[in-house]
Amino acid sequence: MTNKLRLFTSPSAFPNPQRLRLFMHEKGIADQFEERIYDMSPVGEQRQWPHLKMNPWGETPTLELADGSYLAETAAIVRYLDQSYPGRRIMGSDPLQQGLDTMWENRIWVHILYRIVTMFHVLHNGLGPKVELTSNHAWGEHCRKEALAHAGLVNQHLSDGRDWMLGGDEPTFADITMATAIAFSKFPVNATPLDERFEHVDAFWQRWQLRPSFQAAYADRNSGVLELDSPGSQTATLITMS
Ligand SMILES: N[C@@H](CCC(=O)N[C@@H](CS)C(=O)NCC(=O)O)C(=O)O
Repeated sequence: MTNKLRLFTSPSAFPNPQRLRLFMHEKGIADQFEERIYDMSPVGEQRQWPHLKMNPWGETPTLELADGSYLAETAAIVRYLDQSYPGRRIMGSDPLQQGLDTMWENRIWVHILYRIVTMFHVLHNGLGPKVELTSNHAWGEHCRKEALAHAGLVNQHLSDGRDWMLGGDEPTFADITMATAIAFSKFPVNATPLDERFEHVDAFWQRWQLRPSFQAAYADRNSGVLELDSPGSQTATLITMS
């Protein structure tokens, strides 16, 4: 029997659960949760009634709280954990920093990561009937262009020599969302590696890979990104989300 909070989540290939996982490692609280990792595709456990009773949106991550209630939506879970657990405030240490972090995080989530997620869904043909049947090449290409245009703005912001989006010594939640966007941009179906397009985004990606939190968060070797799953490997392997 454990008294750890239960987290219903996915392997590191799935960017929303992954940004929560990266946050938990950055905050130093990752060992305080019991992760229940779903078989997302093609089984689709997240869309079956036991999970829908917890989160009618049928998505991961979903956190079960001590009183038996549930919290979903990555940014909401991160906000709750950031304020209720001790340690560095990952979403900003004062009202201005919190505002700036939310501003950048929203921009990155809406215009970069969510675009890449949509691109993935409508370009992919193998997610299976329980998860995704819509195929729309034109919409996927539109999303790719939008993600690239906004990644260019992030690159411009990083070009003044700052390490992280807010200019501090350590990453905030906006940086976490950007890191998972870069990782997912490299996933085979997306194949639009943001680090290969933009110099300062590349340096940012290299910085993340040196952080212990990042290494711990991707330790499942199940991200679908070759350089994270098989560091040093020269052989291209197509890893699917099955
Ligand atoms: N707005 C939600 C999105 C969550 C989401 O899209 N989760 C994906 C994994 S990255 C999922 O569970 N997809 C399963 C499905 O669509 O069936 C959040 O920020 O947490």
